[in-house]
Amino acid sequence: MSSFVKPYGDTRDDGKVQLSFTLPVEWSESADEAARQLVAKMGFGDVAVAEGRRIATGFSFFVVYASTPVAVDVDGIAAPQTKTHAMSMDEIDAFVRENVGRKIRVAGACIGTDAHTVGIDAILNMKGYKGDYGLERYKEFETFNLGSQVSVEDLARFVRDERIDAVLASQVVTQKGSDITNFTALAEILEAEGVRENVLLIAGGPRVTNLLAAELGYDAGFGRGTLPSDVAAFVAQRMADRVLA
Ligand code: B12
Repeated sequence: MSSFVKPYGDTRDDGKVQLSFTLPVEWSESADEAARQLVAKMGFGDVAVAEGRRIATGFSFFVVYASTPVAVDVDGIAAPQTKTHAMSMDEIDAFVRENVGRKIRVAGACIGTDAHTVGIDAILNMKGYKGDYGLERYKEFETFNLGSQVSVEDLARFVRDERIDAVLASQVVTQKGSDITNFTALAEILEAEGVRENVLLIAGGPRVTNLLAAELGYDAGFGRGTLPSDVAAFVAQRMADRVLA
């Protein structure tokens, strides 16, 4: 069976996708037709405007169904995962006691101007996320949650002064590439402060992938749906590797 796949809606390989977008025009029949032609220009076939309506003065929103002619070879794609084998909180604590021999110091923050703290809180706060306790609950982690809108300079200073082992940087807003700018600035300032090689540097947020994090020089990246124990297991295992090295 071919490893090339296409999206499908009705019958296999029909290429059906749904697109949604806003155009800066007042809604009219012509606006619907403009949306249809725009999607056709993108290379899609069988274009149908399923919804087009005014959302504000001078702006219209569209939902368009269309077929793509292209496919992707899934066998030729590899994106390394950060998730190691699943461990419970008690197993991770026992692993740290045995293999690291001291508490692991973790600092987390929403960096730059980002104020979306729910994600980093889900990982760090005692109560955790989806029934999975946060790092504050672990006996073998000492956790510092610096909160929102933390400048990369302040975070780097904290990491240096408090002898942090693992830095958890969160970026939820990705507008105009602000996430990439801030993640890059953090990695650079930790390097400049001479502490980069002493810490595990971890990026997280709904648009973060492990692949992206590696490209930015991070040790790992965690995206949507991450559980605190995914992060705890990764940090514990990497810290144990460092003790052995
Ligand atoms: C709640 C919310 C807010 C709240 C935030 C409150 C708070 N204290 O966090 C408020 C109202 C303040 C807000 C403001 C804004 N918001 Co808002 N907000 C949201 C919303 C609805 C939910 C986000 C959320 O809480 N998700 C739940 C958590 C659990 O998921 P998560 O963040 O993905 O976290 C998980 C993983 O990603 C991962 N993770 C996250 N961080 C980290 C870090 C590490 C180290 C690790 C390991 C893992 C990890 O683990 C978590 C658990 O699995 C989203 C839309 C949506 N439905 O997602 C928009 C959204 C994120 N906001 C958006 C925007 C644009 C804004 C504003 C700019 C709006 C404005 N014009 O003012 C402001 C920005 C304020 C600022 N300075 O940052 C956009 C972002 C678009 C983009 N991609 O850039 C979104 C996507 C809405 C949209 N569709 O437009 N927002």
